[in-house]
Amino acid sequence: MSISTADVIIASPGRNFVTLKIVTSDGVVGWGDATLNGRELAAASYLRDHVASTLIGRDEDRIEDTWQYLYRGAYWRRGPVTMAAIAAVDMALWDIKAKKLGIPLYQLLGGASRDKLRVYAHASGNDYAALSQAIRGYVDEGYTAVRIQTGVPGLDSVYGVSATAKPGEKYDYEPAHRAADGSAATRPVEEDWDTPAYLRHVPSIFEKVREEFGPELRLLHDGHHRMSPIEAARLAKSLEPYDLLWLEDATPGEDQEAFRLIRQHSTTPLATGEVFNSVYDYQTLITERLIDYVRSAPTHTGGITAMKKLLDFADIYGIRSGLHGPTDVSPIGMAAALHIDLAIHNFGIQEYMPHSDLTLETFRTSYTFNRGFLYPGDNPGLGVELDEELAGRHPYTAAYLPVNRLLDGTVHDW
Ligand code: EZ4
Ligand code: CO
Repeated sequence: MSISTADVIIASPGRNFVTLKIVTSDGVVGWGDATLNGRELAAASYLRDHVASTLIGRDEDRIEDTWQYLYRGAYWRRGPVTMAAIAAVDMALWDIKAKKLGIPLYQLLGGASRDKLRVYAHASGNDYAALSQAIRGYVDEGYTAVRIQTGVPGLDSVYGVSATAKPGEKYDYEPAHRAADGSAATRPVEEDWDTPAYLRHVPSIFEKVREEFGPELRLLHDGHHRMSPIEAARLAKSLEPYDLLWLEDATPGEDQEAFRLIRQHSTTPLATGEVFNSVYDYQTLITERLIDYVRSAPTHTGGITAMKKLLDFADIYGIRSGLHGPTDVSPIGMAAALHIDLAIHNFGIQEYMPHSDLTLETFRTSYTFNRGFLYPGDNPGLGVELDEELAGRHPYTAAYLPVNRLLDGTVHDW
């Protein structure tokens, strides 16, 4: 048998998603996710204009060979656009293989290593009262782990902090911004930032959270790449009394050596990798044990084939998974993460931001959530099917992540 068609579907049911549909000569359909938040059309073009025609007639069972063909054969290696495109093909082929065998994907990856997947939720608030209410909502829903993001006095809006969401409400906490009238954005909005104010404020918030919620709730925090190495070391050290599960993306992602400095100063566990796209982005971090959790999503890291190898590599060094699970990864990409999570030995925790109702009507998932844990489900393949007709009714609308500036106007990392 062979691949007959490979089509790219760009749609915006709630937010933008890029989906690859591969159909085999005997009619088996495989789905892949290539969504790159704010750069969706680049990944779609890579697939449509440079990859799709090379797939036609290829043996769909040759997943590793196809991965190597697209990676080594392109000459230009790595990069988020290339790796998101490869990821979509790879997911679709694993989906097809598992569907042909009539088994859920995790069975092909070695079978289940656990019964359920612990997830963490996103709680945020501009002030402690709002944050506390958000955390309480998640605790009442059965969550055992919560990411804490707080507003900072003196700053109007902080990325990752919802001004409006109520606990338990389905909401894109970190939406890519459209224009105010709902039409396509022509450029990102800009937010302000002040690292000293942030460093002064965050530990006091964690102190209050521990006081109110006790020692058992797992707490996480995301620094969104905004600190210098020494600032990150200081924050990691000042958060030690509050026993974080991890401090995420403390420094800009491309500087692996920065983590040596943070590590010298603190025992707060560290996580990074959501903007990485290759195992080579982790080489120093893993071999020198500079991090504790791998944060990539299969969608941005070359798919299931590459993610499984990356996590096996991390396992040798005692490093665990904490895969990226934002709403800007489609339910197909999320399902890929869950099947890997269930199968690997070194699972840590899974990020979970529930997709909007419209997204979930369009992508019909079989994974389920119950009291703080996700279950990939036992449908054959990845277990997600796209309703193409419904997707077609929600066309792509340009939307961007914000740009971050210091109070004096300097463009800043995030
Ligand atoms: O900002 O997915 O840990 N999760 C995150 C996410 C990212 C978005 C970027 O596209 O930081 O919310
Ligand atoms: Co993050």
